[in-house]
Amino acid sequence: MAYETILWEVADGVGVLTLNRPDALNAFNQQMKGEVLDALRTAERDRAVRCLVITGAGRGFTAGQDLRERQQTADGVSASGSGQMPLGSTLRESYNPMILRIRTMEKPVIAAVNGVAAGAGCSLALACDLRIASDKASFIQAFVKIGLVPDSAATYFLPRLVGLGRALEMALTGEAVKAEEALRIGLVTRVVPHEEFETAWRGWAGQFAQAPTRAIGLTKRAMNRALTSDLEEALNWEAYLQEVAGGTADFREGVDAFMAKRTPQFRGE
Ligand code: T3D
Repeated sequence: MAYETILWEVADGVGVLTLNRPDALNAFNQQMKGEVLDALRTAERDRAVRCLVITGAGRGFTAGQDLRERQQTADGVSASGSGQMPLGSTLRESYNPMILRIRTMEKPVIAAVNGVAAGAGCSLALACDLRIASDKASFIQAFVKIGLVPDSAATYFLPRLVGLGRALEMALTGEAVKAEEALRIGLVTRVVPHEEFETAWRGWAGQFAQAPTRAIGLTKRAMNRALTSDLEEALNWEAYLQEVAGGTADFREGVDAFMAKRTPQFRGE
């Protein structure tokens, strides 16, 4: 698939998906949703990708749903007299599959948040495994400002990351949380001066591209499950997944390298 609204590159084990509609702060129009979904599927299947980074072109990460396109849909709806905007179905057909694919992809996914992340764009960053932010980044649960509820799993991840009180404050006010505050409350784990930002996320992603990918994938699976399980189930699940990890070539390499006092060469197998 030839992309027009995103950039997709793979080099040295890292796949980089750049949202690329900078004039609209990389807001998601219909075409971009389709292209992002396609690139996520590629990232998941391509064994050359051992770490995925999602970032934005220009000064924004993404401003969420393209409201210009939504306004046009609304105009069409009122002209047809049906009065009902199909928001539930756009979520089910595009945003929800994006979030699920990021969560279930058995490789690390980093949100490299270069600028403002608003609405579903903020949710997208929350669904990634790791978040690194430029000091120019900000996070906005913008939904309330246009009379909507948080979506794309913001209600799931936000309280888990920052606690119910902060999550509700963000959702009910729609106020921006700047990068340093995001770091303080655990919304991101790294903040980097903007001039050093790309070097920083590329360096971080490069580390993950050399990591034992299978073990990372299984770790994601364990944590996803543990979010909704009790202690006994989590322990059983860990034991099962550890058995799987114990059968990988990377585990053998890790132990051999440790015994030989050398750096392991993980191949992601
Ligand atoms: O509809 C469904 O399918 C349901 C799903 C909903 C999911 C959602 O994401 S709902 C939430 C949608 N997003 C928003 O409500 C955020 C809207 N944007 C903003 O509030 C502000 O743009 C920001 C706070 C993000 C940034 O403000 P600022 O002052 O830095 O930039 P700006 O001047 O507002 O925006 C720059 C340009 O980007 C501007 O275009 P122009 O005037 O230069 O031609 C602006 O219109 C455009 N832009 C920004 N956000 C969007 C957008 N265009 C379309 N859609 C946007 N979301």
